[in-house]
Amino acid sequence: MSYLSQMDPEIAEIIEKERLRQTNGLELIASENVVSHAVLEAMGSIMTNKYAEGYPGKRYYGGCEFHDQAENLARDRLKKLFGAEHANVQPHSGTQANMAVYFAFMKLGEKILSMKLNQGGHLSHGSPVSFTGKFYQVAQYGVDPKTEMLDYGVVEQMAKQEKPQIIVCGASAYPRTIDFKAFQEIADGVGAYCMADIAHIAGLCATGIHPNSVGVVNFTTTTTHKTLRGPRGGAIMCNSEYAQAIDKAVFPGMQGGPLMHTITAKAVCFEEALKPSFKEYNRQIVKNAKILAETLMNNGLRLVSGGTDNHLMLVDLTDQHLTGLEAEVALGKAGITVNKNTIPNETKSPFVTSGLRVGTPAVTSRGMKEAEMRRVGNWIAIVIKDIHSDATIARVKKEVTEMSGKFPIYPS
Ligand code: DSN
Repeated sequence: MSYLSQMDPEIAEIIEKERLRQTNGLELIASENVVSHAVLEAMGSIMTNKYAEGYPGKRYYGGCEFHDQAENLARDRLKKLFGAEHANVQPHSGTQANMAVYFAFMKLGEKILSMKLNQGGHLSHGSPVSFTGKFYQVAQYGVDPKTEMLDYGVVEQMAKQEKPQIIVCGASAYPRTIDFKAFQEIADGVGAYCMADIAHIAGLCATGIHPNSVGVVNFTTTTTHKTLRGPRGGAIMCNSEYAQAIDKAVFPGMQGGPLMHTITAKAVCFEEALKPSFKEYNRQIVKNAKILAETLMNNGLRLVSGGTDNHLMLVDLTDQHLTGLEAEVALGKAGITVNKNTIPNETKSPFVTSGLRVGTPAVTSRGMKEAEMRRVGNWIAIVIKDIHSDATIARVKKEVTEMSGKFPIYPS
């Protein structure tokens, strides 16, 4: 930090304040995590200084020999991690990974069948405000109104009616197991491709804690910074038969120079994820989520679908006569960071919402286990039930800060 604080004290101070926020609070946003020192070091390295348009061995710039080595390692490690025949590690984000698949295998105006955004899907799966809703026709499935889980019979029926070019599965706010095989079978039945966006559950898929989509569906896209615990970025995996089309869609189809410092850090993340301790870590994420869910329900809070199979849960605040926005703000004051989230059959806008999304990857990275999750669940319930009391919020914040201090983000 010393160069930065001398050169730009204003930014150095902002970073220090953010470090303290992350250190003293509890990060329960389901899509966030805490990267290792090694990933941070690779991200902040001189690998950022280079242009490397193209792919290893076929670049449009000289001097790429070491960048080739880093990208080859990233690709090989990702393939090994998921058992993939082909990997592209250049997408800047999950949305870019999805975009590359659409660009490679759909003509403009063709149809996507995907999950509704307000029932767990993602903007890049066909929302009218994203390029997907503007470039393509979109048909969307939701969850069953009673179970609040996917109903594969309904998806199949819609696939037969809508005749999509690509069926998208995978979600940003779905707490249950996804049957990728069922989705591919539905796609095969109507002559469609199947794309699984496993951004949220990638770590669980890589370690077998959730069924893996790679080798099951035609294309798997992911981000690298959620349960995978790597740098912010995206990746695509597929069988060799699709490799050329995917690579061409990413570059030159959609992106220019790859972010080589990020690709280098992805390689580090994938190496970390190949270690046995990463499986243990992902197992603990799910154990922590189950205990947190149980604690919230024991405190009288309703969870969408009645629980969780993965790293996240959705709290329905309707019975509490609160909005997601109100709960997010109050919990934020108590040092607990969550995000307001739509729930199935949402009646409020995405800026207000009736729900909260809560996830355990980041707190698990800090070493928190079941006992801490019980405390966190009780604190969330206390704040929600006494949301207008500044004294309650201050008391919870004190306890949150005390416990957070025992689990430093970067102990050394
Ligand atoms: N913004 C991510 C999430 O929070 O799930 C998805 O892109």
